[in-house]
Amino acid sequence: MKPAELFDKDLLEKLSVREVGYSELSEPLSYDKFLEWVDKGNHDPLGYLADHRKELRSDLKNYYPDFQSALVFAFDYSDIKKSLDNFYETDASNGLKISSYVFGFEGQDYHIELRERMNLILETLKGKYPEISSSYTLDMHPVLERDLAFKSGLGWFGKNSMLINRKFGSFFMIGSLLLDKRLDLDALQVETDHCGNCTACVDACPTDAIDVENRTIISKQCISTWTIELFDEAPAIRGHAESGSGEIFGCDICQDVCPWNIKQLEKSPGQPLKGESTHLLKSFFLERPIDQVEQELEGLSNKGFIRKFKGTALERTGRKGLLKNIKLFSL
Ligand code: B12
Ligand code: SF4
Ligand code: SF4
Repeated sequence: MKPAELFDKDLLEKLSVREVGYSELSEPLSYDKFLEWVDKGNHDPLGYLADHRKELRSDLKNYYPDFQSALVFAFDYSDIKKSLDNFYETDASNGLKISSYVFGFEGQDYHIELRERMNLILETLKGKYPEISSSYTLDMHPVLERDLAFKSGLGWFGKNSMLINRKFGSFFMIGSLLLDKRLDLDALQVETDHCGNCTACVDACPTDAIDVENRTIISKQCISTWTIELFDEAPAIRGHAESGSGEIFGCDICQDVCPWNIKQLEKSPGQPLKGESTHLLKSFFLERPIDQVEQELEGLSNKGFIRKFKGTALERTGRKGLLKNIKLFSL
């Protein structure tokens, strides 16, 4: 049986799970590449990748000692990405851009929303395996998640370091259930490289943040690092900001140009942007003159900002972080 066949098709669709992978290997296949990356300082300024959590990533058992297997889920948001791109092309857009994953799950922070979806999946699994225990990993845990998804058969490492699936590209998030039992499943085949001679992502990255030889990112040059994680100004990306491309939270550029995504988005019918938080984020940041956005942010207190955007991905960056981004990136 394939991993996805464990679950009802309609349930997976409702939860936007596009594919399910499975692996029994607790050690990552590319830990050496991760170490090399940290040794070169390419994690900098993201200290959490180089402290005691660096070693934790060497084996899933360091994080979940009872590990026997993992079910790995690809939560697809490409339909929403398509609708967002359509919006950016209209006159209603003020030119600022927020990464599509922010809107992908009804505007809710995916750390919260996908956790809930994985709980629902776990309930179903417990219906079949009442004795099973589990932990989960979703972004902030000390796990090389792309590696886990790679060895579970969900895709290959693109030159932009994204995990890419041949059927649905790279606009998906990875969430995994780590289990204390092995399941009787036919694992998917580990995917081979399908980048070929393409270098579209490397050519498009405005800040030369892609180390193409190693298929990794130089974090301090990546727009995503500076606009999501940090409050300081971003010397490395000032030039890009002056070009007016408008990313104020995260960056999708190296995925937008990827032929595997273009193919997927051409097929996608799009999906209406859904959820109260989505509409709040869109109307606050993307649909009115930029000076009004700045003024309103300046007028809010930090607490007021948190109250307003609670439960969205932007809560993490906060009022000051966003003001810094808008000042730097506004057209
Ligand atoms: C730190 C981090 C960042 C940092 C650093 C990015 C980076 N590429 O490392 C910053 C803030 C820049 C970032 C940005 C983004 N991130 Co991020 N991030 C992470 C996090 C927390 C850790 C990543 C990590 O360990 N990096 C270390 C480097 C060395 O790993 P790596 O880049 O994957 O490199 C691997 C390949 O090079 C591979 N490799 C290369 N060649 C070969 C050859 C073979 C044969 C093999 C086996 C392996 C291999 O080995 C390396 C180690 O595994 C993960 C969640 C997690 N816990 O894993 C999310 C995660 C990677 N991010 C994610 C997302 C969505 C993004 C953004 C798209 C968000 C946005 N729109 O702005 C951007 C994309 C930027 C980019 N092109 O990578 C998703 C990726 C989903 C996917 N389909 O791949 C993850 C998995 C979160 C999740 N749970 O879904 N992120
Ligand atoms: S996310 Fe943006 S800045 Fe970072 S590597 Fe991709 S294109 Fe470059
Ligand atoms: S743009 Fe080209 S090189 Fe980059 S990840 Fe996609 S297929 Fe690979």
